[in-house]
Amino acid sequence: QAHDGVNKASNPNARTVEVLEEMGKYYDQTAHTWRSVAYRKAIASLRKQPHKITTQEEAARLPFVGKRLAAKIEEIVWTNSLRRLDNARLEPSDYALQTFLNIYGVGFSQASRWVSQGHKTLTDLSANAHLTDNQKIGIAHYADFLARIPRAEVEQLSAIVQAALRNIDPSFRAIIMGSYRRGAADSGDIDLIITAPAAPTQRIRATVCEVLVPALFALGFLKATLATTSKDTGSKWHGACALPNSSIWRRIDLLLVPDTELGAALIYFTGNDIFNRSIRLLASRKGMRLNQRGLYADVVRGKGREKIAQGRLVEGSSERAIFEALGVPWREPEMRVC
Ligand code: DCP
Ligand code: MG
Ligand code: MN
Repeated sequence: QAHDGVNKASNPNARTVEVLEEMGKYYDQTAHTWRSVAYRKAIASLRKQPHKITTQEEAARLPFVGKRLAAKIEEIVWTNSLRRLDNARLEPSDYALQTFLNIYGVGFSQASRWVSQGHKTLTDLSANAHLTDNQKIGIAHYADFLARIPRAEVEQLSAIVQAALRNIDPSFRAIIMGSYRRGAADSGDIDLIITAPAAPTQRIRATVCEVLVPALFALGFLKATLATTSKDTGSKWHGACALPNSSIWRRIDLLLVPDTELGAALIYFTGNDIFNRSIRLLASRKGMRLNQRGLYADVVRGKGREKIAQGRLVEGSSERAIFEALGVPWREPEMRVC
């Protein structure tokens, strides 16, 4: 920015340029790339003007200066600053909200409650807010849980679960799902379906919750339990794990699936979430209903399309057969990115 010093005294629009540059820097930092580019072009254009630009109309005639930027230029000239810039400086609450939303298990209502209570940083929260055990874990492993997991590490972590499962009952399988199955180079967490031929959900749950999970804790692989669905109806186990000798905790999600539901669960847990929404919408347009357990027909819906009766199971066990029953051409997991 050497040109600043050179131009400052002589350029009639120096002060305006200076304020706009600060604004552009703010957009740079907040990753509003498109806006920061627009600012840079407008600044270059303004810098070339031999006279001081003082009104919105004059500014709007310059190349690369749109209506809104023109209004800002006029405001800077008359007030020597920009309200939006002061707002930008005053917006740490946005950063706080963003920070809090990135804590595992924290949703919008909790995050905004903390912001309105005046909390600004994670350190703040740890010291002054009343936190649940999960929130404490989420904060302690904030960076860990935000980091992407390389594909090779997803495989290493899954292999540990698969080996433990083989020891317990060789008929059990752990299938790597989520973004990994879609072919992603890295993943946000490890998603595994745990299934076994001809085993009812109850038996799979008993094996996972009473044998596999304790064994993996004993091994030091599992680090924390974060969420499980209620004892008898549940089919999910969420927690954290780590490679031996690694201090980085990774999020791991287990979905317990009887083979009668495996096809529907494969579709659900492969995603992505947008793909799931669109294929479910398509099912409902055809008078059917797709969820993580199966594809159902003769679903009775009320006026608001709300479901009144569950309907008859069309297909649950085969992923391909569900596509066929829906009349949708087969899509490889890698292509299920919307
Ligand atoms: N899923 C869904 N709707 C949600 C959450 C999840 O349909 N609200 C399904 C689709 C996801 C799959 O479960 O692909 C796994 O969920 P994840 O949150 O683990 O997402 P991904 O594995 O797709 O991505 P990431 O790499 O971020 O974990
Ligand atoms: Mg995932
Ligand atoms: Mn997941």
